[in-house]
Amino acid sequence: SCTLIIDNKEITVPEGTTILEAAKKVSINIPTLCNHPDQQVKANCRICLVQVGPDKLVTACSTPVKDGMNVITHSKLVRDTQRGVLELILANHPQDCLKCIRNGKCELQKLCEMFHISKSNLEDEIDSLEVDESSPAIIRDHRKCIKCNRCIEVCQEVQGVGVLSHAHRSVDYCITPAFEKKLMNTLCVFCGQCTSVCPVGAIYEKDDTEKIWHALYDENLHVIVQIAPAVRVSIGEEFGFDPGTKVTGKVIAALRRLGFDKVFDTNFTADLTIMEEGHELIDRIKNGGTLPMITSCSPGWINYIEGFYPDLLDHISTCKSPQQMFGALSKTYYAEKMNIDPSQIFTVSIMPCTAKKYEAERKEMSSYGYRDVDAVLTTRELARMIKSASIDFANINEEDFDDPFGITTGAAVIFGATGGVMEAALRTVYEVVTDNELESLDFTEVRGIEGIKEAEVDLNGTPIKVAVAHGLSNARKVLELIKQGKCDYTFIEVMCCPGGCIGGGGQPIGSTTEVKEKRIEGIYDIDKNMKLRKSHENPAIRKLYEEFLGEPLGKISHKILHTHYSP
Ligand code: HC1
Repeated sequence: SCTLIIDNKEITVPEGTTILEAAKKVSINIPTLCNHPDQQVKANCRICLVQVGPDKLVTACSTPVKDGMNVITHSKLVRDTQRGVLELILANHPQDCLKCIRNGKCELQKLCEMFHISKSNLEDEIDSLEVDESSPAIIRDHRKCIKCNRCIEVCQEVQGVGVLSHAHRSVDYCITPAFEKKLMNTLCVFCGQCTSVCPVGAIYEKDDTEKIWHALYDENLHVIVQIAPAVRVSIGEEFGFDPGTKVTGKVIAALRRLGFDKVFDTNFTADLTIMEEGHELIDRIKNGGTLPMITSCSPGWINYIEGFYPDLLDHISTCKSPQQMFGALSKTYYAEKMNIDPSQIFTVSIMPCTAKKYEAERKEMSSYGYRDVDAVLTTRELARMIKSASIDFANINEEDFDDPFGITTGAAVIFGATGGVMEAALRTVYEVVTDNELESLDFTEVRGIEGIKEAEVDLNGTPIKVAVAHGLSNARKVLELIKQGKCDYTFIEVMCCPGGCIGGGGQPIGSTTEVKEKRIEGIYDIDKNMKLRKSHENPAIRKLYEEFLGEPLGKISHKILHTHYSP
């Protein structure tokens, strides 16, 4: 261990601890911009410069402590230097905070406030790079980039996609896709993890809120909305609640206040997905279909396998995602039931995910000529709409979902956490195949934050091995096993984002591992307290089959609930 002094406080910490970490232990916060709790140390921004001894300056995030070190985090030298570095960053950053999507949540803005910098005194050197608006999911505003490299790390290391990287040197140094291509012309999967770690407004979700206001004010439209499983345990963070707090009833009430005609639950079609996907698995096992079968509900994951492993697309379940199944039902079953022309129904999704915006626009995603889903808002965008309508979210009384897509099960809500789709499927597949009731519904082996998880289940004397992967670099490992013929799994769940949808790229800013774990806890807590916990026991799903679909994998299901992705 090492004993050192930080601002006159003596502290003993293990060898290898950085000055930044040691300072935190004695409640001294050193300002940083590129440092992120879930990422490697970078020392790129140079804001965290502190004084060691009489006049030496070092970066606190990358300098390990030494025995007898004397660190000063507050002195004229430190403050002037940190201020100077900040002014240099600001000199190359558009100062249009009021128009910026990250206004109020920008780490650079917070530092400027801390240092009382309202405008850079240096010459404005902002280049006139074009904003990349080519994708339906993610916008890149290069001018705002502070070159912290967080987006590169998440894109390359966590997701293994590697679309974002470095180019040029010196004053021309920038972060960009290779050959400065637009995102839409790269293999970007639109997971939005880059938008989640960006400290400023340089890369962000495409804002579709205006589209929604338009639809809500259009008297000729019947505007309905679905809420994804993961949103209910995260959106509260935007209004002062702790991560993981269940605010489902408040979101429903807020959506009604915004003017949506009906408020439904994506969990309903998560239950439906289990019915269809569970039967598809049973069918593939019985009839020699392609195995392992892999889940298809995470659109960033679909983009990834299409881009990087197109030869393995047959392994993907043909089920559309719950978001798209909901959309398909909204323009068919629901339209018929309500006697509304499908062309007058405008279907909105609230998703934790930026890739869902892209999924909704895919050419495959329509039913009888109508788009399944007309617009997708991320959790962050919905929070902005609620704020801009002056809705007192914290104090609003809870309300319930509307019928016929309001009754759901615990199996559906756990879709929002890594391992949840697998667990939900096993609850149903086991009971359908064996005709026995499960003694315990909790498949704990597939829960938790570990990158790849495995379990084995005995289906009437046939043991099957299953796996769960989240984060695309973990998914890649599983795909490599399949490619090399070394995979003995029958069924695999893949979720694009680390942690599953609760860690989606459209979730409130600040999705650290600690926050994600709290959201996951919230999800399993909802499941535990639900009366119904198995999809095949959902009475509203049974009614849907009786009234409209017939049976799982039936003719109508094939027409509107299933699809095919081709290379
Ligand atoms: Fe998800 Fe899904 S769980 S993909 O993570 O299968 O986004 O929440 O809505 O569609 O249900 C996202 C979440 C979501 C779908 C479901």
